[in-house]
Amino acid sequence: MRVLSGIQPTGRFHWGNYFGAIKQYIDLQDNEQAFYFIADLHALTTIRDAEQLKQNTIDAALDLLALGLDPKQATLFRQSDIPEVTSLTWILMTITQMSLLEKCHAYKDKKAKGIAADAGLFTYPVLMAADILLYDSDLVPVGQDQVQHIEVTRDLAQRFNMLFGETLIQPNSRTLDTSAKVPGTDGEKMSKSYGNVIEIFETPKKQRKKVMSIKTDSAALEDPKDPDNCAVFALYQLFADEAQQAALADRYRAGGMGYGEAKQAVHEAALEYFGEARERREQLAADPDTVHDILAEGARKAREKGKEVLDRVQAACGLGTVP
Ligand code: AQP
Repeated sequence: MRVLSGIQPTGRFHWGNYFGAIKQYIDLQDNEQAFYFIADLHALTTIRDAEQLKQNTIDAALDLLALGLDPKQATLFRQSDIPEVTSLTWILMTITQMSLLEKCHAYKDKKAKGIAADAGLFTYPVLMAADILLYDSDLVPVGQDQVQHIEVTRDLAQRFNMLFGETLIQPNSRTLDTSAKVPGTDGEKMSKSYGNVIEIFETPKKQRKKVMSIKTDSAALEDPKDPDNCAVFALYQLFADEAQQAALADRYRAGGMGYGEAKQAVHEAALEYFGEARERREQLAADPDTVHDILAEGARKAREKGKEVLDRVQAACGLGTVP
């Protein structure tokens, strides 16, 4: 089975990216054929500074490798190293109904928040469909926010197959029940563009400041509190084992514990959880050639598969020189 997923280098990765997506990448790499890419073409819809995009891409690779992505098990590549993906995007665009894209909530949500929408943001699900279909992917591990885009991908594959004959594989999404939608410091979905993120490799001091700023209700210290309706507790659950979670939940319900104490527990648990990855990242960052080599080798492998599928698509719809 082929597993594929992409992540945008629009800033440093945060807890939502890790628990929603990256953790799944790592869990799946040992037993499946895994393709993971850094989505720099998608990031171009928000970053218009060449140096920054290049740096973010390398940072993204370093973060993924430090967090446990193993280039011997998984193919890690940069999206823009595979030009076949933009050819497939155009082909899919010609069979995409506007109404399908108008329904996509990632676009609608950003527009509602006043984030400028251009054609790149609007047609992002088509590029994402091409990202997935180009490698005959079966399974796409993502956070909840991307599930709708996988449905769009399935629709487009089905429509292409209906129009041109059985050519493309329809993928399935995979989300984790416990972390499909990780909350940010304001309680909304943690998202780079909403300014509510806690980065994985933030300095401990900055991390503590952000954790301490997580929005809570105004219950007094002595009041019982509801762990099931609290962003602080939701975050603690990501880092703690079941016994630790139950112990903190009991303290919430008993009253007499302030949110500050729960926040401190989140901060400490996160530092411990990512401690080894932090050290690995420092070692990797000292050896930039290795990261470049990993991305080059990943692109070689991904492109081989991508060319094969694009040839098949072109042949099905009468493009190119492929018989
Ligand atoms: N809060 C989240 N909870 C669970 N999963 C999440 N993901 C993102 N935020 C959460 C998952 O991370 C993967 C990579 O995301 P992305 O970089 O492609 O873009 P994104 O979803 O757009 O991430 P952001 O931070 O929300 O970026 P902006 O603000 O730029 O849009 C995806 O699988 C995503 O589901």
